[in-house]
Amino acid sequence: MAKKAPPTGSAPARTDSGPADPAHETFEHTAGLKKSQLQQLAAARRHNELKAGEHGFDNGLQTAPGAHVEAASGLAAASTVSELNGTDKSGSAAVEGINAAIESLDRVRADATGRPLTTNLGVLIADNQNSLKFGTRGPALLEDFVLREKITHFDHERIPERIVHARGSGAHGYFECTAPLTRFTRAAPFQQAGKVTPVFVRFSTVAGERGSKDTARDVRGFAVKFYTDQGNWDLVGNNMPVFFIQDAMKFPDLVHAVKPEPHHAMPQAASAHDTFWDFVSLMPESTHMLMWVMSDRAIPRSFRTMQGFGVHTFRLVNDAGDSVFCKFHWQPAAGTHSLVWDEAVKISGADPDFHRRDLWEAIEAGAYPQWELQVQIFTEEEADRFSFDILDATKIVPEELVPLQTVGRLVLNRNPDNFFAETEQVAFCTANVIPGIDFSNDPLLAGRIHSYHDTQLSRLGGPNFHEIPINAPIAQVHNNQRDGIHRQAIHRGAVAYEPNSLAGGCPFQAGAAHGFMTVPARLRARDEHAKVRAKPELFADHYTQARLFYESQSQPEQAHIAAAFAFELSKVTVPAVRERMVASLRNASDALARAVADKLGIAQLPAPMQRAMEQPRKPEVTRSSALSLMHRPGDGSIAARKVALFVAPQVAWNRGGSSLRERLVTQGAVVRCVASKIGPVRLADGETLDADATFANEPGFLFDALVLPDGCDSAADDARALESVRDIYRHCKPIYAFGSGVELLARAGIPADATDAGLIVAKGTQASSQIDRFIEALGRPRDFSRETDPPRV
Ligand code: HDE
Repeated sequence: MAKKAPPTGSAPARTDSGPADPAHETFEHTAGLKKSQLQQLAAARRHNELKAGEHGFDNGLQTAPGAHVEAASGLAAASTVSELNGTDKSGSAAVEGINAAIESLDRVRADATGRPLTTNLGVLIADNQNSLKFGTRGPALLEDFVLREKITHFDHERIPERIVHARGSGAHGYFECTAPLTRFTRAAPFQQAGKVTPVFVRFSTVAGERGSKDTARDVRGFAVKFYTDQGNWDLVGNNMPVFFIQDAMKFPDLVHAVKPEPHHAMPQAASAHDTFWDFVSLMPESTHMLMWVMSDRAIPRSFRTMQGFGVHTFRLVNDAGDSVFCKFHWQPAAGTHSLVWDEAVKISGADPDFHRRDLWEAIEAGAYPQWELQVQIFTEEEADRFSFDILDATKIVPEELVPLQTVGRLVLNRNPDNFFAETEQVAFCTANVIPGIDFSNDPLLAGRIHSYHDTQLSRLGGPNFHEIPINAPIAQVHNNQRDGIHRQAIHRGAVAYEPNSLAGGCPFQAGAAHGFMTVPARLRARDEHAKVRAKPELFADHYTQARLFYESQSQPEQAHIAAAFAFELSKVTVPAVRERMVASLRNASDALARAVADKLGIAQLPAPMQRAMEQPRKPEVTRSSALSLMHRPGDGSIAARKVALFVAPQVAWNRGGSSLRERLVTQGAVVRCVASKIGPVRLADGETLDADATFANEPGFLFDALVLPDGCDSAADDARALESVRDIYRHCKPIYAFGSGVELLARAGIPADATDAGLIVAKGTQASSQIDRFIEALGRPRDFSRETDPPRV
């Protein structure tokens, strides 16, 4: 970098032409030096060395790195010789090879602590209370740029919401590799055990608008942006491993069918309406996904307690260019836990932010949500032998067929500073892959590779959304794309094209050894050289895996699936649509179809729907316990579980032994003392305790468990307390009652059932007597043995 400013008095070089013979130029001033260095740089490249290698199939597999020449100094390719004349705003010259627009978010994180208000241009605002008027009672003045700036900005505070997945919550964290995958991939996050890659994760529902409830029955998005040192990799998945459709061509139809009906914009965030069921009952390939969506997977207890899946088959590619197929799975450390429907409906009224709050609070409390990343790896030859097509996004690869292997863990340990700047503006793109990860030919994935980038162009207002801080990579970005709305990077120099010699050939292509290379997959002979709009034959097997899913569920899960189908179809106003769906279900499970028909008052089962494939291949796996929610009970921890502790005057839960509340809190549970009103409550031992929630502002269904201590029976005077007890019981959550607290159970109409493992009733008045049993029940998945349909309590 030239340190020297132009000597005063020297004549400026002309900018529109150079000397005919550079050897005769006098180089005493900086501008002259720049010119001569530029000339040397250009002269070093006599021709385009890559040209010859750009042709032919074999050359396509061995792309060479671009030639580049080192400049004599940074001055050669600089925009201006005045680059050392810095100010606080312009800073100094560019640092060689650095793109500061992509550094850590510290550079844009704003903190107003101790600072006065300013306009957007940094002018201190003297008065933020009054607009500028002609006298105190006179008209407001157009001259008031402070007011106009504030109002104009406010007018534009909203941006279009996502067309799908509008409702979401995000968090920062990291991915740590625990078992390197170098044999299969050269992707940066998997290169060494212990390697840490920063991530941003956004969870979402699909159908509802941005302000809709969290606990809708819906698929959940599970999108992970890895800021790797090879660029950004977005694994934009869901909490279910399959999808409704097989080809991107049908996505707008699916979304139009599930979104609120266009004439009256109802229902919000719900699939229980005519258009959805009309569409899916005509699309039998959706049956497998419908099983998942009608199961409790669609109403998770928390983002922390759901699995995530990449859904499509991807490819891993190693250093030698060899590739295998891969499916990605996220497994929650806390286990898989869901709500029940009655509970989800009630929660959506009392706390529409239920999942957002849960994620935020868990992270604030230091109970960082964690997942293991597992992969299923298989070869193309193995895939060819499967009874299903691995390019079909309505199919899973059963883990009994291809085992899962753990490669790392995801930890979410930081809430965003600003919801809009980060969670709203984050732009996931399926096209964002890095060397070592590649696509399969899944036709659904192909459509997604186009769609995500395209949608951000209008949602985030133009082609430079990748420069918004949350989207910018931590890897260097250097290319010749320029300008456009909201451009952040200030590119130096005259060169924005390649090949060039005037910037020494920079930036130059990285070549096969370092750059992203597409796996040169060959088509099967009969498919080759044919353009066609058709699906592979095996895509026509619409029911085998729907049956596999249903038959792999526990009995209560099957009952919930039948109830969900019946509930949703009962909201359909056209009987023919209901019957069509039942006819389709018969192909997956006659027992399920019968149960649903029964609840819908359909006396005579319709004939099974005509199938696209009469003789599907024999499946390798007909039952997979891994598909049941019960399969992953979690680590038994009670961290971040919410417990309602009923309090009333004369409660005596501290008497004798260790404090119940302390035991729970020490293990990470969140305990709220619930009473008819907030404020101090005098306990039996003379101490006072602060009730921090009420039966109205935190009804029972918001909790994971309930404690009814000795002396709380007077709470029965408030009918809402009894409703809370009933809901917690009906939703099959643990209840611990002791002393006179037991009387509340009777008042709520709850039968004393000694065989109910979740109903812990201690005879004495000591909190400590059964607390271990209670804590154990709290850390376990729900026990549905007390559930009846219809509910008796
Ligand atoms: Fe998406 N999807 N999708 N999708 N999707 C979007 O992109 C699309 C599909 C998923 O938290 C949109 O930025 C098409 C499958 C998630 O910001 C849009 C097709 C899976 C998110 C889009 C699919 C997903 C989106 C809307 C069929 C699971 C939220 C806003 C070809 C593997 C990401 C946006 C976030 C968002 C298109 C199907 C997951 C319109 C065309 C399958 C998690 O681009």
